[in-house]
Order: sequence, then C-alpha cells, then structure tokens
Amino acid sequence: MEEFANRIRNYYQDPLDPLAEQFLFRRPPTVGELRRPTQVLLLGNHSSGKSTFVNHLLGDDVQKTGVAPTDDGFTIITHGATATERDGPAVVSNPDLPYEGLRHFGDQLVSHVRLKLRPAELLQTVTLIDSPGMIDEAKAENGRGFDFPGVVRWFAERADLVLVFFDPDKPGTTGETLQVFRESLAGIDHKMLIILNKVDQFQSLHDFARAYGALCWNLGKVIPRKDLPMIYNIFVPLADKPRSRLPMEDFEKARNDLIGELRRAPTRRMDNQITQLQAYAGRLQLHAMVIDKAADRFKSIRARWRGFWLLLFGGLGAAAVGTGMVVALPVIAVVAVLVFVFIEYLILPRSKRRLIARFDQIFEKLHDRELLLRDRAEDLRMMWEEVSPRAREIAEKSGLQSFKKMSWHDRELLEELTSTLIPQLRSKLYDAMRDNEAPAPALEQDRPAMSPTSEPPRPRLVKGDRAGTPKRKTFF
Ligand SMILES: Nc1nc2c(ncn2[C@@H]2O[C@H](COP(=O)(O)OP(=O)(O)OP(=O)(O)O)[C@@H](O)[C@H]2O)c(=O)[nH]1
Ligand SMILES: [Mg+2]
Repeated sequence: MEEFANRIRNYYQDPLDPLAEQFLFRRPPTVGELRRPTQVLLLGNHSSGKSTFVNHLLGDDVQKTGVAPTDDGFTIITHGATATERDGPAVVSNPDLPYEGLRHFGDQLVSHVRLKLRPAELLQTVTLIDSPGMIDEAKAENGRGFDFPGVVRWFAERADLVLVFFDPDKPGTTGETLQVFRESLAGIDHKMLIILNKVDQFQSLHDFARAYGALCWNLGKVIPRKDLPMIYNIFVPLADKPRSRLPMEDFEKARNDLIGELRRAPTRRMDNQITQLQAYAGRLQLHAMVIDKAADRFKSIRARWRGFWLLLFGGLGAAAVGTGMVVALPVIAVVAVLVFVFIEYLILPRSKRRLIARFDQIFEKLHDRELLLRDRAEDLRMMWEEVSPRAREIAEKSGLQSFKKMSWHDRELLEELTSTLIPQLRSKLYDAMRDNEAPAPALEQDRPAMSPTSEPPRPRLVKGDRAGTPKRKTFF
C-alpha cells in the first residue's frame, strides 16, 4: 500500500503539480489529504435510520436517534482510546486532521461539525461521517445557513464509500434529496451504495414491492445510468419495534453484506485515490492542452502583426532615408506609434477574445480522432464541459500571452500518464487485491451473504503477472 501511495504522490509531484501551476489549474490534493483515513459517509432522508445504523455498527449509543429530524450537523466518528468529543472550530483548525478545507463553507457550517472519538474496533480502520437528514420539501436548503449540497460534495469526494439511506415512508427522491443527487453525487456512483432501510416496517410483500418499486422509479430519474445500482434492503433490529410478518432472513443477510462492504472500505481507498488521480490528470491535460494551443495561436498572430508593423514602418523609414526625404520621418514615426497602439490595444485583444470563444473548436480539433470513438467521446465531452468554464476564465483573466509553452516532454509525459501509467497502476492494484484479499468478518456471527436483489459491487479484477508479489494475509 505504501508503494502505491508513493507512486500516486510522485505523479502528483511530477509532472502534475508543476503543470497545474504553469496553467493555473486547481492544485492537486495535499499530502495530508492523500493520507486521510478511510471514510464512509452516511447520507439520507431524515429519520431513515442513519444514526441508528451507526450505533448498531459500533455497538454503542454514539449518536442520538429519534423520529423527528434529529441531526442538524455532520458528525465525524473516528478512533480514540477514550470517548471524547471536539467542536467544529477545533476540528477545522487542526492541521493534523484532514478537515481544514471545511472552513471555506463558513462559520455556520463549522458550528455544525462535531468530532467524536470512540474506542470501537471498526473505527481503527474506518471513519464514519453521519450527516443531517435530508428534508423532502422544496426549498428546504434555504433554512440550513450553509451550502448543504456543497458540503455533501466535499465529504462525498473524500469518502471511500457513500451510503445513501431511504426508508419506507419516503422512498421518493424529491426536494433536497434530488438536489443532492444532481449536485453533490454526480460522477461518484462507483462508490455509492443505496439502502432501503427499516424493511421490518413492511407487513406484506405487496407493501415492500410498492416501496421498492417507488424507490427504483425515483432513482432512475436522478441516476443517469442504464442499470440501477445495487439496493440493500436492510433493517436494524430494535427491541422496541414491532416485528414484521415477513421472513427476515434475507434482509438480515443483506445487512451483513452491507457491513462486509463497509469493512472492506479500506481496500477501496487506494482504488479511489487512483480514480481521483486519473480524473485530475485527465482534466488537467484537457485544460492545459487547449490553453496551450490557443496561446500558441495567439503568439503566432501577435508575431505576424508585429512583423508586419516592423516591416512596413522599417521599410518606410528606410525608403525615406534612402530617397533623402528625412522630413517625412517624424510623420512615419507618429503613424507607426498609432498603428502600434491600434494593433496592441484593439486587434490583438480582439483576436484573444475570439480565440477564447473558440475553445470548444480547439478542443474538438485536438481530440478529433478520440471523439470518433463513441464511449471515449462521451467521457471526453463530459470532462471538457466540467473544465471549460474555468479554462476560459483563466485565459481571460491572465491573458493567453502569459502562458509558457508546454514542452514536448511534458506533453508526452502527461499522455503516457493518463493512457498507460495510471491504468497500469490500477491493474497492479487489482492484482495485489486479488492476491491478498481475505474475507471480511461481519459484525455478527452469520457469514456475509447475498442480499435479495443481486450481487454486491466488488472491485474489478484484472489479469496480470503475479510473479514475485509477496503473499500477505490481509490487504491492510
Ligand atoms: N422499525 C425500524 N425503526 C428504525 C430502524 N432504524 C431506525 N429506526 C427508527 O427510526 C427513527 C429514526 O432513526 P435515526 O437513526 O434517528 O434516523 P436518522 O436518519 O439518523 O435521522 P436524522 O438524524 O434526523 O437524519 C428512530 O426512532 C429509530 O428508532 C429500523 O431498521 N427499523
Ligand atoms: Mg441522525
């Protein structure tokens, strides 16, 4: 793992960080962020049972639970020898913790963050983040006092697993949930698990089928995928709740299955970091190549105009001297200055604006071959849509002439990184995972088993040369 982490850190250090600086792209994750613990984020409707599930996992009443909206903040639950708690300001100002970035969301958010340290065994490998329940009312986000979808996105991007809870009362995705799916969870479905909780509330199969169907229907509207993600139908056994008339074994197995996935979250971490690296390098490559091409064109337009100016007025001046019409020289000089001002302050800025407005065409031209391949085209266009507003803003603010040309070596390195080195790194990781994967123990005695719906998602395994890979019992 240390070897994979080092390779990732090295790629960020060289060539990504210097190129990001050269083309004013956002900075790569800091070493602190890369070293963050494995994190699991719990999201969902209010009262869908997130906090109850956390308590069940930890075998302790760490979180308050209740029928009305209970949590109005984010609680980070991590390992500590003794049970202690810290407030938001202490959490976001501690450089040893990877939560300094939350400060940008303002004091309102910071006062809604809490850190709880508990000696539970699970927390040694996984940090849990419980969140405020989403309220299924239109415009509910206005009442929070902070950018809720933004904060969810921040946590979700840094999480290795995101559990999204629904319950039989609210299997729909409207209001805040809809907004969060669209704004905060887009593009991270590879690490998202959907949970239909409290299935012990169903008294008939018909009720269950209706709620399950409603959930699938609503998810279909917000998850732009051909196939639906896996849905875990679970419940947490609670002494004070009436028992369902349905047979519960399959649902219990699904719960153990989910817990198994959660325990395996550390193995997903490195995979997620490689995904993050790939996404970063791919976006930086698009940003830098389009700006570089536009800057190149701009510099050649500028050279042409300046050459034309020099040739014209140099020629005129020489002709005036040659023909003895020295008196014309001051007039030529004044016209030369006027034309220079005209070129520099009118023609060149206009060319610059026109080039920036043509970024889309530059992108299409640079990737004309790849854009012919359908699968690759969709990915590329999506990435470009994400990157282009910032690329335009940067080019407008700092001027195309200020960018140093990307060297041939850097261009090749970036291409090799995105097309060969990062995919190779991932394939090596899967090889290592296959060699080292040990079955994760469930919280209870039962072995993890399949949920009633389908197989849980597992990291893809890629064939590769395993010779020389040392055998280890567990991956972490
Ligand atoms: N029947 C049943 N009730 C549950 C289950 N899980 C949670 N509950 C109950 O549902 C209510 C809400 O649970 P919480 O854990 O507080 O829900 P939450 O998602 O954390 O809610 P917020 O913090 O408000 O977002 C509590 O009364 C729990 O006892 C379950 O699996 N089955
Ligand atoms: Mg709660």
